[in-house]
Amino acid sequence: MKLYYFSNACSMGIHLLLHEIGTPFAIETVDFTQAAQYQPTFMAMNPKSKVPLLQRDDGGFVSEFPAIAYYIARANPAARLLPNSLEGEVKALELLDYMVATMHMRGFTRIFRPNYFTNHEAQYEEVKQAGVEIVRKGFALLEPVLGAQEFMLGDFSIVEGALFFLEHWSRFRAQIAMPANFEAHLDRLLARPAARKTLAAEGIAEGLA
Ligand SMILES: N[C@@H](CCC(=O)N[C@@H](CS)C(=O)NCC(=O)O)C(=O)O
Repeated sequence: MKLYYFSNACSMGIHLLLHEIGTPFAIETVDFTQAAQYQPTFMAMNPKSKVPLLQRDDGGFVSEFPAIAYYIARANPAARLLPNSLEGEVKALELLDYMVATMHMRGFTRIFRPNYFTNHEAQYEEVKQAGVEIVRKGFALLEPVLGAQEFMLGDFSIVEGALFFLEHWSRFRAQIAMPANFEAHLDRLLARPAARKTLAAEGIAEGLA
């Protein structure tokens, strides 16, 4: 498998999951600073111009974070990245969709790319603040779901892939305080070898110390 990623983008959550399954994979950076996501070479693989993008061993591509995470889990059942029940799988997908479609796309995208939401630079701060509120509301809604558990569904699962980038961004990029159980959850993730390998490979110092 091959992961197309950009350092510190949401693709770091898929990168983490690939390290968790422990089988060899390749990575290739899509250099956003050179707008590589809009170049014909990348758009031939993903016309949506987004990372993460996973190339499977059969050459096919999977895009969209929840679909990639689900594919990785189902293709590697020994890694136990999904609960072994319909109820558990549905819960995982429900959480992933909220984290990606709402907390990332509606929240953090406003904070990091306010220009996607307004043409007026004077409104950037207002847009960013709206993003911060969406992220805060997200963590507040999820706080009782995590509760005192070690991981979101009890055992480590694909949901941790999305939480990895959301929590890392909150603490290190956006300085948004999270509920105490999510701060502790990020500390647990950062202690995992897979997280350390991901951060090192992407050249991210924050959280590696
Ligand atoms: N819905 C997509 C969103 C992916 C996404 O927005 N990725 C960002 C990086 S965090 C991206 O590739 N942005 C490129 C751009 O906006 O030009 C998913 O779930 O994978």
